[in-house]
Amino acid sequence: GPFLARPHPAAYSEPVSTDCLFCRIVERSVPATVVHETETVLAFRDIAPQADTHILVIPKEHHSDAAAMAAADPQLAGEVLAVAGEVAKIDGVDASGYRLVFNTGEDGGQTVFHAHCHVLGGRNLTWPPG
Ligand code: D5M
Repeated sequence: GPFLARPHPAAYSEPVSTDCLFCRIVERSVPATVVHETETVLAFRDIAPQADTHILVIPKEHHSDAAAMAAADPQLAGEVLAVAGEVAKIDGVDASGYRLVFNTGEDGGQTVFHAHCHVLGGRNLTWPPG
C-alpha cells in the first residue's frame, strides 16, 4: 500500500504540563532509572516496585490515560506495547511471563494522569488483582 508519512508529533501534541510528574521525567527535570528509550517512548523503574521487575512504559507525549493515547495516536499506543515487550526481555522475564497493566481512573487505581503501562514480573502474579 501507499506509504503514509506520520505527522510530526509537534503538529498535534498536547501541551506538556509542568504539573505532570511523568512529563518532568521525560524532560529529565525529575530523575528516574531509565531502562530503555525510543524517539517516542520512555521506560523507567517504578519508584515503589510491587515485584522484582516493575517498569513503567510511557509515551513521551502527554496523554492522560491509555484510552486517550490510543484514540489520539494508535501508532504510539502500539509503540508503548512494543517497548513493554522489549523491557520484559531486558529484565529476563519474557520466558517466565509477566503482566501489563494500565490503571485507568479512580476505580482503576490510577494516581498519575499521564498514560503508563506497568510491566510486572519476576514472581507468580495472582489473579484476580486486588
Ligand atoms: O501508577 C503510578 C505509578 O508511578 C506508581 O506505581 C508509583 C509510580 N511513581 C510515582 N512517582 C514516581 C517516580 N518519581 N518515579 C518512578 N515511579 C513513580 P498508577 O497506575 O497511576 O497508580
